Amino acid sequence: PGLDAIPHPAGRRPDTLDMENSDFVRPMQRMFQWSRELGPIFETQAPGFGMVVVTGADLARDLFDDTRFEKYTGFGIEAFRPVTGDGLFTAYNDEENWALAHRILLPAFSREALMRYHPKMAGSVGRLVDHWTKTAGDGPVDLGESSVSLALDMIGQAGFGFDFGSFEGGGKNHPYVSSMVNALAYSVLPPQLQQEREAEFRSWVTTMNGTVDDVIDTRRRSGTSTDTDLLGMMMHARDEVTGKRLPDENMRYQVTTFMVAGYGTTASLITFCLYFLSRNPGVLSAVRAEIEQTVGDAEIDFESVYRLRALRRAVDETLRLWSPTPAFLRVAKEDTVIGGRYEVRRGGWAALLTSGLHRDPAWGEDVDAFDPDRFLPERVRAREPHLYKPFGTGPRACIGRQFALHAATLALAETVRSFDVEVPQDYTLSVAEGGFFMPENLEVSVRRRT
Ligand code: MNH
Repeated sequence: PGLDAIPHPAGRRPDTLDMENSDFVRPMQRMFQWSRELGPIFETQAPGFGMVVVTGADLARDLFDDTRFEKYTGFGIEAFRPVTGDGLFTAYNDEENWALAHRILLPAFSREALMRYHPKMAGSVGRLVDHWTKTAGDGPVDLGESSVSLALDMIGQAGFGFDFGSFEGGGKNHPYVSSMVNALAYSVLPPQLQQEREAEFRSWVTTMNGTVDDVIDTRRRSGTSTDTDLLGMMMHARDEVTGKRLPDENMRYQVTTFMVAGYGTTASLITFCLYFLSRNPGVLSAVRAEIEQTVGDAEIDFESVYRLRALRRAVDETLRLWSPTPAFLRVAKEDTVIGGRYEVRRGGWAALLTSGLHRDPAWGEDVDAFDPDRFLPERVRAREPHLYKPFGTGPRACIGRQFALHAATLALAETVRSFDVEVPQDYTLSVAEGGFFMPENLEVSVRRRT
């Protein structure tokens, strides 16, 4: 009784498609624009992108209620199953291997595990510093490309003891990485195009599986039982509940899952944060002053990363404005009503647009402004937690959260301490969408600081 109908983009009759108004290159940014016109919930019927979109905080609170909603594994996630199978990200909620892998892998993302990954992450950052120091005189640097090289090196080394040769000739050229990028792009194509390119898709998956099998075999043959990286922990850990280990096939799925989920997101965060720091000199000086005070010229060790509070607030604010993952999906487990106004049937699903939620009026005025002070502890405490979800929600939230935050904070601390990274005055932010948001054509000048 008294339930509202969900709005559609302006000018469209309910029986037609949002063809003219859709943006198939930047669909998520178009949806964000629509949310500003249409309010906190709307429905769009574009080919390949028919969905209910939610951005409002009050509606989100209901979607995050785990008794009534859970992660939806249809849509893009279903399309990626051939690549990552029942790995953590693409597993169905009730699939046995999800619970098994979740229990086995949680310790691999614990604080103790991160302490062991730290020196490898620091090694990757060192390679970026060397690379920039050597090439700084050669002209502008493509910041997105540098961040991708760095993030790939970090996940490759700290994850699997594997070297993608990121800084030699561009890590993107490694056959594993190009196959992964192609497979990601394929998974969001409309079904008809997917059919046409299925053979190619299979060849990319074969390439990826071949690399992963090599990495695992090499580790097995080496006979080392080192648990200093993700792979080591994954191979040797045993589930405390069932006594089981991860099946071989599942282990391969997990390696690719961590690659896909881990490198682009972390690279996106680093790139956006350096962009914002360059555009906000006041914040940058405060961040540098804190680095100077807490570590000075010394090595940035594991503990000192946690003392860099100003930098961490800049990271959190970056994730508010441009959360690398544009959206996550929620499905109703029962017939229900959200926001007290909209009916959702069991099986009905919606995309939660993170950038929309993160700019809800409940954040206050100037929601589009970069203001890390929003993350001062007293202000975080005064805010409802469901307003900020860059890593998703519930049992299927990001398992790599601390890994990503540690890697990004360390990388940012070292780069702003060692370099002036300057975004040209005339650069206007333009954001690409390929599974994750990424600033494009961002050529910066990089100068070594003395
Ligand atoms: Mn991550 C799930 C965002 C870095 C591995 N990640 C998620 C989800 C979001 C997310 C949102 C939930 C998706 C959903 O509900 O469908 N992840 C991020 C962001 C960053 C990130 C914004 C970086 C910044 N993620 C990483 C890193 C790794 C990783 C780094 C691994 C090394 N993430 C995962 C895995 C899942 C996930 C695995 C799936 C967890 C599960 O369902 O059990």
